[in-house]
Amino acid sequence: SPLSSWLTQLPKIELHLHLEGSLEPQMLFDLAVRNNVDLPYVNVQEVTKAFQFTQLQDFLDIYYQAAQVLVTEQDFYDLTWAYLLKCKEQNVLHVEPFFDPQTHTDRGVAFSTVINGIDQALTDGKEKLGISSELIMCFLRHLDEKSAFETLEQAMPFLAKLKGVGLDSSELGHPPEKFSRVFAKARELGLLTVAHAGEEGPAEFIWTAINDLKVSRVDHGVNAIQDPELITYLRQTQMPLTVCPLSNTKLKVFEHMQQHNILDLLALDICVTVNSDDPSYFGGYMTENFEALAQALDLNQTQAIKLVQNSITASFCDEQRKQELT
Ligand code: ES4
Ligand code: ZN
Repeated sequence: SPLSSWLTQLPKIELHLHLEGSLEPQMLFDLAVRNNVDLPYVNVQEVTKAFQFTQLQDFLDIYYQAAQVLVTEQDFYDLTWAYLLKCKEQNVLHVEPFFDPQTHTDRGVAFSTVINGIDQALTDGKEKLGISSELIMCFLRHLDEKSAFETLEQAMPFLAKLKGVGLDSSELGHPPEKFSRVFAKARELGLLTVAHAGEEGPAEFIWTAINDLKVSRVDHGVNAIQDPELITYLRQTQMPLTVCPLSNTKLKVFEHMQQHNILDLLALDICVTVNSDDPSYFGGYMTENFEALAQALDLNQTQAIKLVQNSITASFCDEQRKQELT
C-alpha cells in the first residue's frame, strides 16, 4: 500500500532492541553448525513451532537457549551486522541496541569477546552504512545484585564503548529497586540508565525505575495507563517510553493490536516511541511495527512523524547528531 512504502522510506530511530533478539532462525542454524552447539530443533519449521509462546517467561526460556550458539567475536559481529543491514533496508538511521552480557559470561564466553564483536560491527555500521549508534548493556533482573556488580566490573575497561546500562528479563518478582546500588555506581561512572518497567509489571515499577534507578527512559511502560498520577508525571516531565507494539501483542500484554494504548498515550502528549524489541521472535523490525499500528489503529502520517520526532528527542546521541536526524 502507499502508506506501507511511505513507512519504509520514513527515516526512523530505534531505541529498544535486544541484539540477541535479532537472531534469525537461519543464522541460529548456521551458528549452531559453525560452533557445534546442539539445538532442540532440526529445521526452521520446528523453530517456528517453538516460537508459539504467549507470555514473557516462555519467550525468555527460548531466547536464552538460542543465544548459546553465540560463541566467538565473529558471531557477535555477524549478529550485529545482520541487524544493521536490516536497519539500512528500512531507513533506520540511528540505533541504541541492548545486549545481555550475563547470558554469555555465565556460560564461559568472555565479556571482551561479546563487546568487541558488537562494537566492531557498530563502528563499521557508522562508516559503511551511515547508521549511528549508542550501545546499552543490560543486567538480567532474575539474577542477583552481586552478579550485576560483577558485570559492571567486567565492563570497566570498555566504558568508552558504552552509553548506558539497562535492566531486562523477568519483571514480576524482580522490582527495579533490587538494583538501586548497582545503578548508582553506573551513574557515578558516567553511564545513563534505562529499565524495562510496566511491561508485565505494575505501574509502581515505573515509579521505582524513575525514583530509585533515575532512568532517562522507561522501556515499555505501557502499564502507566493504570495510574493517573503517573500519566500526569510522564506528560509533565516528557519522560520517554520505548514502546514495542508487536512484542506486546505477541506476549499478550494486549490481546489484539486494536487494544494497544500507544496512540492514546500519544494523544495525551506522552513521549512514546515505536521500537521492535526482539524482531526475529515477535514478527518484525521497525517498519513492520509501524505497519501494524497503521493496520489496527489507523496510524496516520502526522502521528508517525511525531513518534519519530519523540525518538530523536529521547535519543542518547549528541546534539549535533540530533540536528542531522531532525
Ligand atoms: C525482553 Cl520483551 C522483553 N522483556 C524483558 N526482557 C527481555 N529481554 C529480551 N526481550
Ligand atoms: Zn525489551
